[in-house]
Amino acid sequence: KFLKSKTVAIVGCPFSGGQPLRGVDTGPIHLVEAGLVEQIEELEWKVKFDGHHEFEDVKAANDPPIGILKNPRLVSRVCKAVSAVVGQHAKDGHLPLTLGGDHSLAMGTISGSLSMYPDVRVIWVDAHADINTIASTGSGNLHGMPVSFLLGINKRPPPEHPNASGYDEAMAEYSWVKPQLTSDRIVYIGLRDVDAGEKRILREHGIKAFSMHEIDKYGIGRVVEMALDHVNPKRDKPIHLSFDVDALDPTVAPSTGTPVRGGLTYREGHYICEAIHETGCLVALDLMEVNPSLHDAVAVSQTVAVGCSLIRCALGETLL
Ligand code: Z70
Ligand code: MN
Ligand code: MN
Ligand code: MN
Repeated sequence: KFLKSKTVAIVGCPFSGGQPLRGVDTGPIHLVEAGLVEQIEELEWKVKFDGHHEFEDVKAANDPPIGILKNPRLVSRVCKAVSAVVGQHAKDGHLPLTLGGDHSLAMGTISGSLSMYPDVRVIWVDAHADINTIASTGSGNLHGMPVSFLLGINKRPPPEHPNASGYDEAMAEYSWVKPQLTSDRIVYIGLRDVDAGEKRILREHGIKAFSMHEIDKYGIGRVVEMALDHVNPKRDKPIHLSFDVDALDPTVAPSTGTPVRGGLTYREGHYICEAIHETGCLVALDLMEVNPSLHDAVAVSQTVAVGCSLIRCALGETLL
């Protein structure tokens, strides 16, 4: 519906600055070494892959915290670069596939999609809501915050607030993120580890979210249908799917920074990707938070294989 040609442009992002654990920066390399490019070509897509981004020019030498935010300049500058790359691929009429790396990168990927498709709809599949604001974050890890910047909901905390310091400097650093996404154009699937402050934000802004509770209650088929009906009722708007591998149960995808019990089954994860493919509206895809350094070789190859498999399903692989 929206792409000029059936071409996937892989954006490899070996980046871990949005969270404290090393290793998530090797996720994209593992996915490609597992044969992802060839697997996508088998599905009759052309694949453009010019190697992983190194972000050499943006590796800020001195990046002290701004208020509570950790690695704030590095995360901002890497995401800005990713936004430009993803935006250019989208404008070329290609489907950008971003391999993370931590989920702070979605500030870049979704900004890039918005630059080509101002009315893009976001389907965010995750155990976490990643919607903390400067005022609400407890950790200061930016991978827990990208959605708040995309929505433009970072209000100034009152002066007595513990996170008040650095607000102006942080907002200046992130001023390149145009708050173009609206709260009715994002929907969550798979949530189960949401901070109290994030629950308040979701409620205040009326953001639709299908947690694991709704998946248990209605089944994944109806949940995906309801999610699509919410953001894309006529199935005529472009969709950006941002898939955090920790949405899957840790028994399915163990190699990730913050595994949370009670997640999506193997089939539920794949069903989401298949159903979004079937809309014909997918214009961009992220596969984030694969961290091969945290586990034994079996767990790593299992997680990497599931990641490749989710991507293939989103790009049209079928069971029959
Ligand atoms: C918590 C925070 C988190 C993973 C996002 C957790 C955030 N809400 N964890 N993705 N894996 O620090 O903001
Ligand atoms: Mn391109
Ligand atoms: Mn996430
Ligand atoms: Mn997560």
